[in-house]
Amino acid sequence: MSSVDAVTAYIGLGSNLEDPRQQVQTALQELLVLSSSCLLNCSSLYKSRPVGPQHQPDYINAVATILTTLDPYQLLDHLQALEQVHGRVRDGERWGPRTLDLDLLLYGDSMINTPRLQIPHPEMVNRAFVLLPLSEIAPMEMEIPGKGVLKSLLEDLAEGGIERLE
Ligand code: ROI
Repeated sequence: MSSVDAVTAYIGLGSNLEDPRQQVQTALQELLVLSSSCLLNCSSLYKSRPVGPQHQPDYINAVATILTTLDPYQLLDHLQALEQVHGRVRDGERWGPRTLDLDLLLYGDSMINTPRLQIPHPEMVNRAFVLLPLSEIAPMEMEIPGKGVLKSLLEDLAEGGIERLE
């Protein structure tokens, strides 16, 4: 029998529709029971101004760490299925509002660049709503493959528009 080594993966959660705080909290409960995985940690919740089109509500964001034996595409399938459970409508509006977004940010130290999946998530290093919650639960010295060290990426980030919730 073959065995697969467990990999640490980071998942970004975001919502700005239909009680966003509850959407994110429920999604964290669902990650607790994700198959072949174990939820290791999750950040505080953050309230953030929308990046992209401004004519939409503020977002609630968080980042979670899991240990998983799913391969990255299986993991993506599960995350997309959870988005569907939360009534996510992909209506083609780029950067529009959403009930739940689950972004696979990092998968071990893998770099993946296929049409369906890019890891590290290409935009993550530009987004305070990803890097701030990530910095709560990941080592500051963590290398984001191909992008740099978390600590210096955070230093380069424009401030503002984000608030940690109690
Ligand atoms: N803006 C914020 N603040 N948080 C998000 O999760 C988020 N997600 C997105 C876009 C539309 C880019 N903007 C966001 O997908």
